[in-house]
Amino acid sequence: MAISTQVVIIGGGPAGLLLSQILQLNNIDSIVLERQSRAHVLSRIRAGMLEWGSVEVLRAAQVSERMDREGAVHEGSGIAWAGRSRLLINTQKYAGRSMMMYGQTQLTEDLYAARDDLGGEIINQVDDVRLHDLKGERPYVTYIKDEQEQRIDCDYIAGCDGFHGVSRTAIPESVLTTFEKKYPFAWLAVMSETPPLPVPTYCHHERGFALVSKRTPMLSRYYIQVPIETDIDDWSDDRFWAELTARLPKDYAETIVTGPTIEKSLAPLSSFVAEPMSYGRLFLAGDAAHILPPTGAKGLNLAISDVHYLSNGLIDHYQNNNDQQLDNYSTTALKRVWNAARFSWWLTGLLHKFPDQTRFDQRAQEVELDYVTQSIHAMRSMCEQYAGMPLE
Ligand code: RFL
Repeated sequence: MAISTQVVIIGGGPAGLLLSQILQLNNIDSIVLERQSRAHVLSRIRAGMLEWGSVEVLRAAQVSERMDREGAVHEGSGIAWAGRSRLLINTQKYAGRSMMMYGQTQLTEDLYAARDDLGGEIINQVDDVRLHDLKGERPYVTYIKDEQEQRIDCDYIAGCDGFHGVSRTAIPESVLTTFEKKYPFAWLAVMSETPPLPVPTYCHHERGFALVSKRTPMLSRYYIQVPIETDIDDWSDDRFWAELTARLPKDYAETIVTGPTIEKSLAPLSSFVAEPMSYGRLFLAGDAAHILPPTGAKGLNLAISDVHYLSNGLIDHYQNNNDQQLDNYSTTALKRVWNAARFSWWLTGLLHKFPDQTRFDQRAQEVELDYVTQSIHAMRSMCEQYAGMPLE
């Protein structure tokens, strides 16, 4: 027997959970369908840098209590470059907005807890999710749960099921245009229960890029650029720490506290944007529509801004019978997505060592860095984009 709700949300990651939370606070019913178990979703370690616009969306969604208590507010991130003085992308000074360091894992825990508190409906471990009648007045979703096929009728479907989800593939190829750029390297990431270095810092080095970052006062996150064909099993903890410290400025290498890693993963770098982000009564949000290299820390922030625009549109539909924001959702969201895509492409190009890099390319990177250091206009532009463009 079919059940019904107002909005079916496919995917229980940050985008899907946040959307269901905001909708419920505005008396709109939704059901979240998630392929994985809750434990699996909560075990993922991913992003950690929140723009201030994201912080405000999370506060309005009543999921900010722990973030405001445990998150680390900082004024920006550093860039370290051999032979040059340290640069701070000071978003507070040049863009008037701080950044918040708070792990995606913790945020997802908070979102699940908030959904439980309000009695939100999340169905985990569903298989074979299919979307139907997207162009009709009454679309529906079918899925398998405990070997039984189920059906949910609804007004709208939100595709929040990440890059490998099914929602985007429900849009006919003739309608969808995709834009893709793959980089010839990946980031090898580790998490360790060690005190982090004070300022998150991007390090350009002739051996390759490195990033020092943090999650909590006793949880550090480190990344190094590695070739795309890297086998993670070749990287013992000792080898990782040796390579990381070789790429860090001397004062960092001397003060860093190393220890056993609690997670190690490999993330190939690529950019992908799908247009449009809506089709009939389906709306894509977050990684379902776009992924960006983590260099600019935009992935999670875009998932949050997409949800901000989409929830505004749905609220306006249900509360005011006005569809204008929903009709404009794809255009509005894509404007911000492309800004972030361009910025993370630029920052990736500035900071990494490319395999085919010539002396000319290297010099151009150095001049680019000197330009943002010396030009107040270039510095403001970088800080404005790193801080995240304001939400409309
Ligand atoms: P998610 O988090 O991928 O959640 C999608 C959810 O949908 C579920 N799903 C399905 N459910 C039902 N049916 C299906 N057919 C389904 N297919 C998939 C999945 O199980 C999952 O639970 O997407 P969302 O919500 O849009 O959130 C986006 C963010 O997760 C993502 O942008 C960031 O984590 C990207 N990212 C990073 N971003 C940053 O800003 N800074 C970082 O340092 C950073 N590190 C990362 C990252 C992404 C990584 N991944 C995906 C490889 C590190 C990694 C390893």
